[in-house]
Amino acid sequence: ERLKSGQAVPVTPPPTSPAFQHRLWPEIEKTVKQQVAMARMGIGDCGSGWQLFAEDGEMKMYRREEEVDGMVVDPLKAVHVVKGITGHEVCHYFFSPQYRYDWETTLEQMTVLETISDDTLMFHQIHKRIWPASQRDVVFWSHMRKLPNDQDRDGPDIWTVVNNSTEDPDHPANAGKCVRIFLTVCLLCQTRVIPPKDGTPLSRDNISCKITYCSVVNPGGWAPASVLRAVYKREYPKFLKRFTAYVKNQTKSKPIMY
Ligand code: 16C
Repeated sequence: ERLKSGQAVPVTPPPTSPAFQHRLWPEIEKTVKQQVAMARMGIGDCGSGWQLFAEDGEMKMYRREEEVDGMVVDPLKAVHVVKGITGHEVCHYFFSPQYRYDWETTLEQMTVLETISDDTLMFHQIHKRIWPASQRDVVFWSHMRKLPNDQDRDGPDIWTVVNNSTEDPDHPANAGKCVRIFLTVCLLCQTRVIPPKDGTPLSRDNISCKITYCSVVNPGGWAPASVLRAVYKREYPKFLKRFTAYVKNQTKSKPIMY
C-alpha cells in the first residue's frame, strides 16, 4: 500500500495469535515452544528413562517415576496413531469446552473463566474425588495452535493444544474443600495422508493422525503414592481410548477438517 505522497505504508506483521496483548501472553509463548519441543522428542532420546506401562494396539504409554516433596509427579508420554481423523479435528475436540463433558470422565464441573481469544481460554475444573484423598480442582489456561510442517511443506499442518496451570484471584487455591492440582499438558497431532493411487478423491480411509500426549500433574497435597499410580495407570489409557473414539464418532459423517 502507498500513501498519497507515494511513500510505502509500513506493514506490521500479523501477530501469531490474537491473544498477544494479554498479560499471560509471554508465559503462553514460552510454555508452548518448550512443550512442543519436548513432545517432539522421541522416547529413546537423551537417555530419558521412559518406561512403558500401558499398550493397546497402536497406543503406547510411558512414564518416569518422579517425586517432589514426597508427592508422586510422574511425567507421562503417550503416543497413538488413529485412522480416519486429522490433527486439527483432534485438537478442536480437545480444546473446545462444549464437548468436554462428553469425553472427560474425571470431570465434575467445568467453568470457562475467561475467553482470552478464539484460541486461548482460561478454565476452572473440579474433578471427581478419589477415595481416600481430598477432591481436586485446577485453574489453567488452554491454547490451541497450528504449527508449520517443516518436514513436509505441502503436507497438512501440525496442531497442538497446551494446558498449563495458572492463578485466578476469584478462585484461590485450597480455599474450599478442594486441593489445587498443578498440571502441564501438551497434545501434539500430526496428520498423515496417503493419497489413493487411482486418483480418486481423498476420503477418511486415506488419513491418520499421530497423537503425542504429554502430561505432568502435581497432586498439590497428600495422596497415597500407590493409589495415585494405580489411578493414573487406569485413567490415562481410558482417557486416550475414549477421547479418540469420540473424535472418530463425531467426525465420521463430516467433511474432513485439515
Ligand atoms: O488432559 C486431559 N484433560 C484436559 C481437559 O480436562 C485437562 C485436564 C486435566 C486434569 C487432569 C487431572 C485430573 C485428576 C483429578 C482426579 C482424577 C479423578 C479420577 C476419578 C476416578 C473415579 O488437561 C485428560 C486428562 C486425563 C486424566 C487422567 C487422570 C490422571 C490422574 C493423575 C493423578 C491426579 C492426582 C489426584 C490426587 C488424588
